[in-house]
Amino acid sequence: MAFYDFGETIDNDTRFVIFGIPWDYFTSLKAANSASAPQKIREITSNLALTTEMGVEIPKLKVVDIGNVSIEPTNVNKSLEEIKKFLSLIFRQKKDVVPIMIGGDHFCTFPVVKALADSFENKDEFGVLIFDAHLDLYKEWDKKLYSHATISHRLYELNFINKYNMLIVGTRDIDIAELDFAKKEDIVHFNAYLLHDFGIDKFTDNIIDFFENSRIKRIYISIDIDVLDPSIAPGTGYAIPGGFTYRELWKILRKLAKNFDVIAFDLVEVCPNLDLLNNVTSNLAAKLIIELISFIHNKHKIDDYAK
Ligand SMILES: [Mn+2]
Repeated sequence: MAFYDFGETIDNDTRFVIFGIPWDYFTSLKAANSASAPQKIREITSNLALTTEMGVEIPKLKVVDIGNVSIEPTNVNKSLEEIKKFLSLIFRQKKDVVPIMIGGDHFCTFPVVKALADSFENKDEFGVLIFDAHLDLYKEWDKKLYSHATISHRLYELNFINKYNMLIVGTRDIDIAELDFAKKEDIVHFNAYLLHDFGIDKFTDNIIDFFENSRIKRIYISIDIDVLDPSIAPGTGYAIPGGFTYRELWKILRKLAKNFDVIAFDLVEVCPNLDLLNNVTSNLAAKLIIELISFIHNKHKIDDYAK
């Protein structure tokens, strides 16, 4: 079934295109099964009401759900090629859509950002914002370059990504090798506790300032569900205390969508097999996705309530 029963083909007035990457080959935790998350998160939406928190009627949003990329989990090159083809097919059908990827482990973000960047020429105003409990900056994991623990490092190596346009937010489980690399390269990350030290408004403004100081106007947002506190999002591989609440992330996203063009986003690392029986984590994921869609949709209308 589709996300919120949205249509399944791109047409002339489509603005948002949801798709899944059911791939968790690069997780470092064998118990985690984020490959089943795209389908689970879709299923959840059939039990949710049809307005967003701010009263936007969900069926009126111009969203389609075109299904999953065909993945052969152990055939890495083939799967990467499929993801690339999938994205180019989306943009061939309609150029000005916002692709939304449901993972999968965090590595899925890498081929999506690459393919997205292939779709436009001028990358000067483009930035990547990653919400994550982790830096994911290991150079290698288990002697391999591709892993959900190396994803930020791989992004950073792309020729259009640098310390001025990549920001990692919500971190609180950082290894020494990652911290050394971040320091050496001046990669900016905002630890989760700073939200409480600064207060949410200043914290959010610091995110906005980071990108504005680099003249970034268009951003890709990657949300690793573990940026949220495990008490509200237990269904993920690494349950690290001290994460954001749903409302904190909601408020940050609302303000970001007002200040930047969010040209694509993803939500990764939900593991339905580790979730509670009431599917609280998948529920949260579905909510976040539709709320962020409505913020982007209402970009020019949220001045009144999003300070
Ligand atoms: Mn991650």
